[in-house]
Amino acid sequence: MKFVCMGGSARRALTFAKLLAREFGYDDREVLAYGDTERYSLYKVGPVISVSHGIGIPSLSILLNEMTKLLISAKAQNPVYIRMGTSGGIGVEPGTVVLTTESISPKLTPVFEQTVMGETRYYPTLLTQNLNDEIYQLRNQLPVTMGKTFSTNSFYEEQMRSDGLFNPSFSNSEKLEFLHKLYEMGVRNIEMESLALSAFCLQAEIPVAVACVTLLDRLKGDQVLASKEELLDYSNRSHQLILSYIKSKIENGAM
Ligand code: R2B
Ligand code: URA
Repeated sequence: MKFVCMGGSARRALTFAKLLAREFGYDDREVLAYGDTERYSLYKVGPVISVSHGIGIPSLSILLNEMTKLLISAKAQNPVYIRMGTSGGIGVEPGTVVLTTESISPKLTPVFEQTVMGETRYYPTLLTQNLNDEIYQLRNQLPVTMGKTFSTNSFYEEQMRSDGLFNPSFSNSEKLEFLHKLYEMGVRNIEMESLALSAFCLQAEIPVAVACVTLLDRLKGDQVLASKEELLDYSNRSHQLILSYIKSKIENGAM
């Protein structure tokens, strides 16, 4: 088994690779990126690939195609994909790790739409429930919850932020009403990649989980107000959770 662990930022890909190296007893100063880092940063530590995917679905989908072709050429058996990212929470404490059960589109459907040659195709966006269950069991003291994830194509407009450049096209009460509607639908966080990731992995028959930590509660505001130290602590939480999962699989002989 190979674990492909991904997140938006190149720095976080390196941080996770170094964490793995220390855990596996290697010198973390020897963790170096493979190839060019202009677009993505990729590290391999034992059976784990730690790679950045950039922001949003277009960037992620290039990585998914190329990474998966690479793994097939390398004859990697039964890979598992895990995204460890950041997100805005809905009705959960900042710092909570949300394991996505299903990704919800900007149109409020559990569907990823892709338009090819002028025709739109539709793909389901379920995550792998037994993988979520396995990860959830390893949460220990970490604040972890399962829920749906609202997955958007922009950080400002589609995430109903009032602090972008343009005046919002909605009132504050309309925004709150919509956020409450999402909460009632079972949505617990908002990010920008799980819609395409889940659809891709379902098509490719690859088990997949998304474990995103929430940086703020959108029911309380739009701006991330956590300090640098808090943000570091939050992002370490998804790393710790996924590290526990990888260790448990390795200890049980799954490689
Ligand atoms: C979460 O954070 C990024 C936007 O700031 C985006 O990649 C995401 O899904
Ligand atoms: N990432 C997002 O996409 N939204 C947030 O609110 C925070 C991180």
